[in-house]
Amino acid sequence: MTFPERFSEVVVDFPRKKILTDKNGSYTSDEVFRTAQFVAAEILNHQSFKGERICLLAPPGLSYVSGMLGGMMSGAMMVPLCIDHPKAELEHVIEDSSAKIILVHPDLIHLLDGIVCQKKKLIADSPPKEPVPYNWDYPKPSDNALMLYTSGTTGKPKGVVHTHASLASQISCLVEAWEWTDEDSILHFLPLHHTHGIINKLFCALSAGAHCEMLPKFDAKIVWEKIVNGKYSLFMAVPTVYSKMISYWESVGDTTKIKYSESCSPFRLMVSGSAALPVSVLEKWKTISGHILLERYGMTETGMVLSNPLQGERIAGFVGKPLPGMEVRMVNAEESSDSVIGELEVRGANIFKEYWKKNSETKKSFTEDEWFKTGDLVTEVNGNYKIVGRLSTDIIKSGGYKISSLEIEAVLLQHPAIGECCVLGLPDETYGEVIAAAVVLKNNLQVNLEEIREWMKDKLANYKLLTVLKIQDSLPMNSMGKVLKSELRKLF
Ligand code: MLC
Ligand code: AMP
Repeated sequence: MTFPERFSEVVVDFPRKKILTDKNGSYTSDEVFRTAQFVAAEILNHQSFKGERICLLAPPGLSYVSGMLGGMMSGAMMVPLCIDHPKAELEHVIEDSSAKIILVHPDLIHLLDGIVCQKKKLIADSPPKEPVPYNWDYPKPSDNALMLYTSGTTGKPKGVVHTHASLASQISCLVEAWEWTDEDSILHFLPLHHTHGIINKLFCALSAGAHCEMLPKFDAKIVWEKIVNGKYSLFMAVPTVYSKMISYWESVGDTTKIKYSESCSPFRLMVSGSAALPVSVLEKWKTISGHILLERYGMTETGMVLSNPLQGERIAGFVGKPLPGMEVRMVNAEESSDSVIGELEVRGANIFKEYWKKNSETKKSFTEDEWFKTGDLVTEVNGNYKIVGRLSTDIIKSGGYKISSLEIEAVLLQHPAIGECCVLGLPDETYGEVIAAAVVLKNNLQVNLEEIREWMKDKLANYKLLTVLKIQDSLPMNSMGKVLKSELRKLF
């Protein structure tokens, strides 16, 4: 069953239940559905957008949810934009997806100044007083549903296309594995242009008839206070969020520490994913909250693949076993000191259809027998997998965001003072990795980290800015003229 169809069932089952809260108030499932119908009917003018793309630029809350649902009901593939991205990043997604319409919240319309697109439509951010009938044809499972932009080993972010079938499978797989029900409640503070925030948190909650409270953004203090005053059963975040929650807990007085820790007891499940969870963070979080984090592994292309169990032993440092409907295998395995390491390949109903308008990249990312090549290196013990690295040195994971060093190098080379550069990820306690660059300056020109960060701000998202800069006379190269990243790493 497609996601909008599933949500329409939730509306029948729990019409008066408050399922969504944002900074303006709380909404019943009926109000959310009515707003989505309003988007499809009044804003999109009852038109069928089957086969088209609609971009969505809305803050966390009713306008985002109704934009997503209303757009999907019109038959379009939805392309969420990040409200914190600079114009250059927004423009790339809007142009690459060739969206017919951008649904935009009135407060964010200025972000689109100067961006050429076919149409901008202001989206509603309160429910209509009266129901607005919209006779929609349910999208078919094979129709495109959602396109998310993710960085890869080539240049700029590319669109990952999920059909209604793969989207529905991702949702039902998690609802089943983590036993979501209408009794659940989750606090949402993750970005809404990536799988983790969109599917694992928001869509699973909406599909289960659970309650989702959406904050404008993550802030450790606000999240702790919400936990103290709210009634949530589920918590899901990237490791950086747990690190920041731990740091904040450590900074408060003893009485507040006790209050915060006690407020964690009503939760039934706390999940970490999108990047490696350091065992030290898992242990500190256990001491603070009493919960053993459930670590799981996934990708934008594959949805969630591996998970530690809801019931049963969760193994620190491991990401568990395949989720329902997913198959995995380790290929090109090689013995390392005390384990066998290979690339993880994945097969199953969660997997994406294609990279948007990139046939050869799509083809290259699958084997002939249709396993998706993740590029992640794993080891396995008793059926439990551990992520130990990546095949490519051009991918950085920082704060749970996947970042391409090639994309950053291409931007840095546009700087008037930079002649050569190489970007890599350095280990960092809070962000997992931070972005570092070694640069060779053009004759006698000078530049420092602050100036480069400032110069990068209108070109790249804030999580792609440099944290470390090293100015070098030359970069270590091999005989083919390729920078030796392993040598360079030693300099930092
Ligand atoms: C932000 N800052 C960083 C940074 N991110 N510095 C270094 N490295 C980074 N990665 C800096 C900003 O430039 C800013 O600096 C300051 O930190 C505050 O910025 P912020 O935007 O308020 O960030 P912060 O609170 O630090 O963000 C942490 C975070 C965020 C964890 C909330 O990174 C986040 O939302 N991550 C989630 C990403 C995600 O959803 N990934 C899932 C992908 S899907 P200044 O100087 O301006 O103050 C996927 C599949 C799967 O991976 O398995 O789930
Ligand atoms: P993205 O492209 O943003 O969806 O990121 C997917 C990548 O995040 C995967 O290929 C992994 O490298 C990484 N990842 C996700 N979950 C985990 C995890 N639990 N441990 C280690 N890496 C992870």
